[in-house]
Amino acid sequence: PKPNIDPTAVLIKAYACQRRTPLKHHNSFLTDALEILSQNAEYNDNEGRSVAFRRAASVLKALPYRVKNMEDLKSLPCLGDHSQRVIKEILEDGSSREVESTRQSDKFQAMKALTGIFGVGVRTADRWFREGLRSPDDLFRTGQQLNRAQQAGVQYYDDLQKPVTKAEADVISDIVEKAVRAVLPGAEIRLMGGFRRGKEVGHDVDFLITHPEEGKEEGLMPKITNWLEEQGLLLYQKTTRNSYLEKMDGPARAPNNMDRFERCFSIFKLQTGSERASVSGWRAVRVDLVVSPYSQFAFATLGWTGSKLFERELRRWAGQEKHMSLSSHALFDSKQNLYLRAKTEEEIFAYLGLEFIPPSERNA
Ligand code: TTP
Ligand code: MN
Ligand code: MN
Ligand code: MN
Repeated sequence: PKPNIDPTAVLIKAYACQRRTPLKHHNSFLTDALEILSQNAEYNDNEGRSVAFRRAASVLKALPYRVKNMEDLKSLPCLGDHSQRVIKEILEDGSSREVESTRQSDKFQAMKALTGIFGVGVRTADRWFREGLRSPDDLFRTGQQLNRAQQAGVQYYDDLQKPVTKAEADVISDIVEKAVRAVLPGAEIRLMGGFRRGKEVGHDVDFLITHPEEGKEEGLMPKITNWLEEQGLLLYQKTTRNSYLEKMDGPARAPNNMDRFERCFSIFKLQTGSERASVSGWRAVRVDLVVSPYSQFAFATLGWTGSKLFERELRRWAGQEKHMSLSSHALFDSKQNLYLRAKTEEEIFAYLGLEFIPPSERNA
């Protein structure tokens, strides 16, 4: 039998980057509800509210026990009045009316379906919603103008809705490794994002690529995509060149999730099915490829591991508590007016005065 945990004796720190957040936790019945409200706030362009709900959910993910009553929450940070009301209702009635009506609402469902299309953000989805559109079928029916990414998003919608399994991610890893080795021997490739955090499924597969000899990685992406293209492995790709300049992008720039690495948002054509049964087919899978110079690799690794909330909290911690500015490229110390160099994630946590949190515990 599990030893009883005294909830009042559990100390939970205020920033997600100060806590360990495992993938599997004890409070999904509460965090799923709070994340619906967070998502809905995002759909309504209310970022502050969205982050508040996400932070509340994240605190509950870090708890080593299942919340049974409001007393259990007494000493926890980040739980605003609204989140507490929702939690109380779920504990007492089994569900929250606000959450359930949000979940059922026309707007929520349409925004979920429309932003679920690759290449469609909240702004575009909202415009379409106001024009009366509700689903990918409606776009097709009404002949909406779509850019190249959105066309691919609609074309491969069903496949891209299906979660990518770890087994599929491993197959794609092998392909990417083969491609990179063919065009740049000695390059290093790392699986990033949710799969690095130990997830069993994801919405895409993320890779970070570098080369120990700085400079060798320049212009690498077009070579990789050409190789993949020749093998017939790409259904869609859009490559963006590296645009990072330390002097301009460093401390002066507002903390932002978007980085400036050479990158490729792509859709792979992944062979599936067994050859023996000769029902060999294929499915579309979203793949993100990012190329980092070796000197930025540790920062890029930290930035592309996630979770998104964990990243956001790291940057907030750096700015508010340490007067430092963290990005996926660098860490700038405003007090000393200098860049702090790092070869490993461990060194970055140490600069930030944080205990090292391994990727599997960054599921904030
Ligand atoms: P995602 O692939 O969006 O998310 P994920 O891998 O955590 O989850 P999923 O299983 O749904 O794919 O992003 C991966 C990480 O990359 C995330 O921590 C944020 C980071 N990232 C950047 O740093 N810059 C970017 O421009 C984007 C799109 C993501
Ligand atoms: Mn546990
Ligand atoms: Mn991902
Ligand atoms: Mn991604």
